[in-house]
Amino acid sequence: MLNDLTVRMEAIVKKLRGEGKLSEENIKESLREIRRALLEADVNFKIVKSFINNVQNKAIGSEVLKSLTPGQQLVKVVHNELISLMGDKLLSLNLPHNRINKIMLVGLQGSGKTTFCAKLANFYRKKGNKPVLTACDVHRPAAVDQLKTLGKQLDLPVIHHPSNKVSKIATESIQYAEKNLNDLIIFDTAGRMHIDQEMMQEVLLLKEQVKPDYILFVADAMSGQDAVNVAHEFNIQLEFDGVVLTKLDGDARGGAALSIKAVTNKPVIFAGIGEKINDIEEFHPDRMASRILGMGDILSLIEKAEASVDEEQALKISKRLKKNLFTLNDFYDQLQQLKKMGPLDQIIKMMPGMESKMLKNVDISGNETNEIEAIISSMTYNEKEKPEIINGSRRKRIASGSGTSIQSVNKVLKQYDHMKSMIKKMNKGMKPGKMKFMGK
Ligand SMILES: Nc1nc2c(ncn2[C@@H]2O[C@H](COP(=O)(O)OP(=O)(O)OP(=O)(O)O)[C@@H](O)[C@H]2O)c(=O)[nH]1
Ligand SMILES: [Mg+2]
Repeated sequence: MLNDLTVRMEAIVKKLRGEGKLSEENIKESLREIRRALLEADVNFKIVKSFINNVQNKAIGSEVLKSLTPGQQLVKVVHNELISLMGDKLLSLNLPHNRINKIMLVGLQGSGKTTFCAKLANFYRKKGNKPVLTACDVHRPAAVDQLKTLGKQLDLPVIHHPSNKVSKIATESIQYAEKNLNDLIIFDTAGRMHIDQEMMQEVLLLKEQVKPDYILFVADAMSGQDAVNVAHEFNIQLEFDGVVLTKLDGDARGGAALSIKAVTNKPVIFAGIGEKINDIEEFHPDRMASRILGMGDILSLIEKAEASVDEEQALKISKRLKKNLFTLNDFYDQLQQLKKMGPLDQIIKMMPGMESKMLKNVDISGNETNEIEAIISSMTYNEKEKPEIINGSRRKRIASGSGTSIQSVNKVLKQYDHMKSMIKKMNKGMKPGKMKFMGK
């Protein structure tokens, strides 16, 4: 997905994240590179200009958080700007079951409307809606058959009519939905190579007739700025509610994904990511921004860490750690903290000077934390404070008390030992302030 842009941005981000100090010069250099990357991704030049301006103003004005390096901080600003460029947050359609919701799909020929009708029907059926597909593309002879085939595949009704009159088909589909208690009608419409008045007239009439709850403009992400221009034109004439970006799985450069919201002021709601029925995703601007910057969930980890870490507590625990006072009680508290923040190895990767391979033997994940918690809870206060007193018979008692096995108890003690030795290593190489991510 948006491979070239991602590769470029990843390289910029990688360089930036390592920067302990940012000078005006290296900020400028990074912004120049980002600008180039966006332009090459076919993002509208006006949008690129205001994007770079915003980043520059925010990067210079913002206070550097203690928990981030200046490089990370700039990445965060870029990330936030990308999110707001693509629409801040996910917008979901509201399709209550107690009425007939109508969604109309419009767009140019080959953009993926018909395919997306099926994807959308399947998507909402999984959420409990009862959809009907309506074949209002009466121009291309095979269009009705295409939708019929998709309907058959999904075992969903497809409404069509030999008269090939759009208004007639629309009326029939509403009657069908009323009779069969369907709560969702999806209207497929005809596309053209270019915007032409006949097509526009047809969709305008359909809009007038059925009064859709949502009109979604389907845009082929591969066609970059062209898609954005067409979207603009459709929006002026038809006033759609949101955008579906299809073919994001291909080698789309990003121009459409990054510009369409800014140009039309309508959010991208869905992404098509393949030819199959299940190749549909809700479009999350934040995840997309993270993908583009090639940082997966690292940024949300930074945010989670910022939100969940209490400075004072962090200082307290980092003092304890500094003195190598790391008991099983602390281990337990750390687990609670980590559960809030996510996988340990990713957190470690964010900590300067740490590598995830150091964690090889402290692989604590998901379900395992529950067992560890049970085991530690079965220990006495003394055992937790002085783990070295946990001998064979105590291990046996803890195992039966926690409903686990002696092996599991041994494993937890081993993990604790590893974490303790890791902390010792960290204490040698880090300043206490940096312990924040491990803090409580
Ligand atoms: N790779 C990929 N291909 C897609 C996606 N969506 C649709 N396609 C393909 O794009 C082609 C056109 O899709 P259609 O759904 O027929 O497009 P349309 O907008 O209905 O086209 P017209 O009815 O001619 O206006 C088909 O070959 C689809 O399989 C997608 O998200 N990814
Ligand atoms: Mg079609």
